[in-house]
Amino acid sequence: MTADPGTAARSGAARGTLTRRLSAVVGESQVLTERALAASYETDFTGRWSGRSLLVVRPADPGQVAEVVRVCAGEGVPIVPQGGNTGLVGGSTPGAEGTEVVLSLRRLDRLGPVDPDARQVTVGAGVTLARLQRQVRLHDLEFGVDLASRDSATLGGMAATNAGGERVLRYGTTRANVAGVEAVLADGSVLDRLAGLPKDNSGYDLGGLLVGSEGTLAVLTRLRLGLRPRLPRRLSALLALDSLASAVTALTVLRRLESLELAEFFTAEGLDLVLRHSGLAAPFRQPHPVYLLVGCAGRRDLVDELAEVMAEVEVLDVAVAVADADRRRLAAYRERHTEAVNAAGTPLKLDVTVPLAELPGFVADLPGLVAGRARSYVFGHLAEGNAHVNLVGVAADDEEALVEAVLRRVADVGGSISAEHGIGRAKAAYLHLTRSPADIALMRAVKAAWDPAGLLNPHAVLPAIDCPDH
Ligand code: 2HG
Ligand code: ZN
Repeated sequence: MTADPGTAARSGAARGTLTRRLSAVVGESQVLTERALAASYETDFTGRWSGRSLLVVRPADPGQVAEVVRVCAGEGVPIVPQGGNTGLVGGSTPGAEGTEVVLSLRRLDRLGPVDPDARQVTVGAGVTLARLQRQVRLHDLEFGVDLASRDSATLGGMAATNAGGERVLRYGTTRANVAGVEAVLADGSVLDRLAGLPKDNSGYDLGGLLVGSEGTLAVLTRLRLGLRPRLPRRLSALLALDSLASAVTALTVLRRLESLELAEFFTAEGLDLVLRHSGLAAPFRQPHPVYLLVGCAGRRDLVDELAEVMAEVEVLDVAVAVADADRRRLAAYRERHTEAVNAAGTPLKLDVTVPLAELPGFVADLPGLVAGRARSYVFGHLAEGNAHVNLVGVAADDEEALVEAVLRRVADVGGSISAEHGIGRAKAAYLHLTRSPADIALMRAVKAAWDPAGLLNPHAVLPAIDCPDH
C-alpha cells in the first residue's frame, strides 16, 4: 500500500519537530533517526519481533527520561521502553507502523555504592546483571536472580518483566529482590519509591505494581535492590534420568537440601541440538531421555550433603562438578539451548508454566500436539513447572493455530500462558485464556489510571479488543 503523500509529509514534519525537541534534551547524537543506527533497537534477539521506530532516543539519566516522556506526551507520541533488548515476547521492540519512539534506558548505567548494613544497592535501569554481579561480589554479597542473558539483560528490563531465571526456587523472581523503584510516569512526573524500607505499609504498593508491568504503566529509571550474603561453596550436578516424571521425583528428594538453588531440565533432543551447535563434548557416553541440572550453594561440604540424598534418587548417570570451570561446562548444556534453537530457525517461543504434577504429561503430549507442524524443543525450570516450549519450522499460516493449541492445553491443566517472559505483544491476544474477564477489566482500569492517553507500550500486555470467548 502506498502512503498518502499528504499524510507522509505531515508525519515527516511531526517527526522533525520531535527530533529537534528530543535533541534539545539528550543531545543530537542520542536521537537515532537513521535506519542503520536504529536497527539493533528495532529487532529482538530471535529475529521474530522486528518493527520500525519513529526514532530511538537514549537519555543519560532519570531527569532526561522525565523530559523525554514529557515531550512525547505533549506530542501524543507512543513510547516503547527498552533495556538490554533480551526480551522474547516482542515487549520492547516497536510495531511495524513506525509510529513509536523506542526509549532506550541503557545509558542509565550508574551503579551506586553497596550498602553493606542494609544489604542493598541502588542501580540505574541500564546496569546489566553481569556488572551488578561483579560489583556486589567484591563485598561478599550477591543478587538473588541469575539468568543466561546476564551480559546484556539490564536490571530495569528485568524488573519491568519480573524476570525469573535459574534460582527462583531459592530466591524468588525479580519481584522478591526489588526493595524499591524510581519511575517516570506517563506525564513526565516522577514516582520516588526508592527508600528500600523493608517495612512500609503506608498505602498501596505503587512501586511493586510496576514490577512485571512491562513498561505499560511507567518507565523504570532506578531500582533499589536487595542483596544476600555470598555463599562460599558451590556445586553442580548433571543427572541423567529416564523421564521427566523421574526428574520430578528426584526434585522432591533434592529439595531436602537447604543448599539447593537450581533445578533445570532439558531433553535428549535439546542436548543433541546444543552439542551440534556448540561443538561441546557430550556429558555422558550415551544419550539419555531427560537431564536435570542441579546447583547447590552453601557453607558446608556440599559433596557429602548431595551424596546423602542421591542415595535415594534413581539416576541413569551423573556428573558432579565443584571447580568453577567444570560447573560452567555443565551449565552450558542448559544455558546454550536458546542460541542453539535460534541457529536451527526462528523459533516460536512459548514460555508457560503448569502445576508441577501436570508437567510430565504436558511435555509428553507436546510432540503429538505439534506433529508434522513443528519440531519442538522443551527445556526449563523444573521447580516452577516452567517449560520453555520452542517450536521451529512452523508455517507462517499455522502459527496462530499452533500457539493457540499449546496455550489452550496449558489453560486446561491450570497453568499460565506466561511463566517469566511476560505477555508483550506475543501473548496479548491469548491473555483471556488464563486471566478472567474481571482480571482483564481491572488491568484495563489500572492502565487507564496510570497512562490515561495510552502512550506507554500501547501494544503490550492488554489485548487490543475483548476476546470473544470471555
Ligand atoms: C532460559 O531459561 C530463558 O534460558 C530463555 O528463559 C528461554 O529461550 C528460551 O525459550
Ligand atoms: Zn527461563
